Amino acid sequence: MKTRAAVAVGAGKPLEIMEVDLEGPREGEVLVEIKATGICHTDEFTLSGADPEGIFPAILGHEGAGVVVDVGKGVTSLKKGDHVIPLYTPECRSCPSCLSRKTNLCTAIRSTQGQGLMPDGSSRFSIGGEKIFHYMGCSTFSNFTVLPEIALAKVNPDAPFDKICYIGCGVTTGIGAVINTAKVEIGSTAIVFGLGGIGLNVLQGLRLAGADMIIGVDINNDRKAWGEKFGMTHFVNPKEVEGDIVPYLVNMTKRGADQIGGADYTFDCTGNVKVMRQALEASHRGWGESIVIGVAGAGQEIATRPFQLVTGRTWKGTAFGGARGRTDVPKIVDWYMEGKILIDPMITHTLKLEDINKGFDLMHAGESIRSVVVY
Ligand code: NAD
Ligand code: 022
Ligand code: ZN
Repeated sequence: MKTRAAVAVGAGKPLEIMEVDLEGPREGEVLVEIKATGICHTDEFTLSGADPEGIFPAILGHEGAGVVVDVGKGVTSLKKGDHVIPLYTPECRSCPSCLSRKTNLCTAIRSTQGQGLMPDGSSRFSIGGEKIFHYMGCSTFSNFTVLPEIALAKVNPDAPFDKICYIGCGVTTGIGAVINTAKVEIGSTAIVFGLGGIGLNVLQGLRLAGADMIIGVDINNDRKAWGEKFGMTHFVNPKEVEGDIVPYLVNMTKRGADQIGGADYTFDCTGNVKVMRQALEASHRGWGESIVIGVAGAGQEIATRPFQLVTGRTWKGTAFGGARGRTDVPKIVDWYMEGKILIDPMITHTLKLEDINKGFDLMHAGESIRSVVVY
């Protein structure tokens, strides 16, 4: 069949809207009509050419929602008409990682996914016989796309596509980092560095978890009002603090008779390795945990004095909020439908596919929290 898609033709070039050939689903695969997709940082990272693993030409996009149109042989968990969210972290429930119960990083299709291919080693996309690569196993910048059954979460059909697509990455990453990775307890203190599309979701995760003091840190003062909407209790702009931000934050979080400061949990949502160090060092002596969510540029390294760890701080990382997609994503959609979490205010821009490059410009300029393309 033919489908309309925004094609990444080369590094640093704008996406081009084209008619693309799409082959139907093979065994264990599902054809999905994408109804809406968010634009996220990794799409930009890959398109810019900064991603050393980026492959072109490709169809980017990994934050979508849509409807099952057709299923291949052997597909049992999905049928035509089901509403689904694509998963860049699949959940096969049978690989050693899934069975370990210790990680969400399913390995069933990992190597082919990284090469921009379906699990059988081929691509379903082409133009005039020339192969177009898949991206993060999703390629949601195409109106129709093919995914493995294990990379689709079946969700409530009443949920609006133009909002729940954000659960495909940003919402689940932020809320999941709090609930699955940090396992924040009621009454905790927390600091969130970077109040963008991820940090705001960490804030609402902390509110859901019952954290007491929720400090937001951002160099952009416009983000104060945003943070307050999602549960932030205090705001700090590092540019307006004299000297080092770490002692300032430690002082703010002093509690108890011994007056040792530092937050129980801190989160990096910037991708800046200097900020990652600040986040670790602003966590509490003896038990503080710092969660790295931000993805740093290729070749970047983090540093701290080992003493920071010896004195009981823990550095952790999280991918897709530690969520097991087929199990957890439908629950997050239900939380949205029940009003437990907010999504609508974070979707600051809605665009047509023809205007997708505008969405990248808005993200670049820091003008958007999330732009969503509606097909
Ligand atoms: P964003 O650009 O919307 O937000 C980043 C925020 O950080 C901005 O508000 C910016 O002003 C602020 N900031 C920049 N430098 C700062 C500094 N020195 N101190 C404090 N704040 C600073 O980005 P986003 O969409 O929220 O994504 C954040 C990061 O999370 C990115 O690196 C993204 O790739 C990553 N991410 C990771 C996962 C995962 O699974 N681990 C998933 C999605 C996104
Ligand atoms: C999503 N991300 C950033 C913004 N939006 C993002 C990027 C990378 C990862 C997670 C989220 C990530 C963390 C760890 C891994 N990835 C490796 C997983 C593994 O090896 O099992 C990651 C993922 C997918 C891809 C590349 C890296 C890919 O499909 N190309 C989950
Ligand atoms: Zn993303």
